[in-house]
Amino acid sequence: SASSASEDKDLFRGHDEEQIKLMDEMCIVLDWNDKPIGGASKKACHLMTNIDQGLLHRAFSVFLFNDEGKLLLQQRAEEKITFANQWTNTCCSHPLAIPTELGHDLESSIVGAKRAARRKLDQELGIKPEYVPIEDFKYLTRIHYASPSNGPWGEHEIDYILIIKANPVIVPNYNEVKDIKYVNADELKAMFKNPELSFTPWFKLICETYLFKWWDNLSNLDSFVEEDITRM
Ligand code: DMA
Ligand code: MN
Repeated sequence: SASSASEDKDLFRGHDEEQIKLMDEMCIVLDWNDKPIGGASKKACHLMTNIDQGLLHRAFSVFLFNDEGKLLLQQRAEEKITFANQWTNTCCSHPLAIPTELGHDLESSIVGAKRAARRKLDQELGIKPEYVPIEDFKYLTRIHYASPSNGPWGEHEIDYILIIKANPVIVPNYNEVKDIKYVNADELKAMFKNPELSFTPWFKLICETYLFKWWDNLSNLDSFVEEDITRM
């Protein structure tokens, strides 16, 4: 819905200019079965007042493993409007409501999510697309979840989970990420026990239900691919 400049001023008070601009991106609005039914700004999609009325959008989450089998984590920057400073999987964002990322069925929507993933791996982590060929991404499943963040903000998404094995050069964009770290499974479990660290809700959900099974079968993931949407 339309909002006035003075309402925006209140919503974004104290937030980072670059991150405020990104709130104008057009996300893909979905029905409950992941069918696109329109577009809405990233800002509109992440306001709890809209989420409480059912507004749902499409997202992706990348899990990048290097050739030692370690997972690349990022700590979100202080500047992020949602879930600032929290540790999470390699890269997350939204396929946009543009022809190359939209998709009209599951197969083409997966391609759209992979294209969005390559765009954001570059923007957040400086990982150039040549390190992450589109055919190297593996789609695993879709997760439908909602979670409040701070203040008026939150998430309500159908999240396409993508795994890739790669050994990229990384040049972090510090407006997006505060820190990065490659971990093995034991190191990640130790991080979860550290009370000084906090983690994004979607990363915790995926770790509790799927991640360690996938991690044990990185060269053999075909049997883990799911067509259905998992509601969490
Ligand atoms: C949104 O991630 C996607 C998920 C799965 C939560 P994000 O908040 O990092 O998006 P962006 O990087 O576009 O701000
Ligand atoms: Mn989102």
